[in-house]
Amino acid sequence: MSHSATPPLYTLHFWPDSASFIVRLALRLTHAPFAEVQIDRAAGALDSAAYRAMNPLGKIPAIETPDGPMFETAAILLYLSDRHAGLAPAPDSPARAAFLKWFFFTSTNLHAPVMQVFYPNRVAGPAHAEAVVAHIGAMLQDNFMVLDQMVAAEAPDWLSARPSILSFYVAVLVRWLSGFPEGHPARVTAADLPALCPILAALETSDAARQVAEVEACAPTLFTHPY
Ligand SMILES: N[C@@H](CCC(=O)N[C@@H](CS)C(=O)NCC(=O)O)C(=O)O
Repeated sequence: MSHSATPPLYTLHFWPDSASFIVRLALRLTHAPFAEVQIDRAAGALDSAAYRAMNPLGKIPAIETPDGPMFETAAILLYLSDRHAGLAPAPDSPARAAFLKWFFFTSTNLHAPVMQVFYPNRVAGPAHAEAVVAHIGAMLQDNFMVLDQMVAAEAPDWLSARPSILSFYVAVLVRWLSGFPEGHPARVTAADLPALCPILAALETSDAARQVAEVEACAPTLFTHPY
């Protein structure tokens, strides 16, 4: 699927409601022509030589760029923001330092543990899955509060109602954790995050979020009441 008559600058290999969702949102902020290819997981595409050449771990997402294939969501987001103005503070901006530390906070202290609560068996085996979810879930809830308190105190432009790679990154992680039932140790919803809640509500009304909600056939309340 291509989004422009001009040749695509990027080709995203995606799977619905996975980490490619975050890249899909960022791609729409670039206004660059791009194509999207749904990964044929049933046919084992993640293990194919062609896919592993793009993402050696066989994870989602992968993206083809003019500079070669890329994997790792955070790397892709930063790459896009370096090439297209307005997605994050520019390298010479005084806001870049603060942005970078919270961007990497999100990648390592939110995104990585989110994957661990979704795949707890991989962390310590099936016998310890419940303990992994309990411990990592508690840590995730604490880390989201740390982020929320920073937003309350500093009101940064790069994590605000104005779409950016970081605001969408955080929003999608909250989306996923909202899908856990009430009382689940890793559940985090917009309503739990007083400073981020109005930001997430505004973000889901952005053009980029509306477009992705449509192509992914999701409820428009992508981040506040996702499932
Ligand atoms: N650190 C990687 C994580 C990628 C990742 O775990 N993606 C998930 C989807 S959200 C995946 O590929 N799951 C399939 C699997 O692990 O088998 C990134 O940020 O891109």
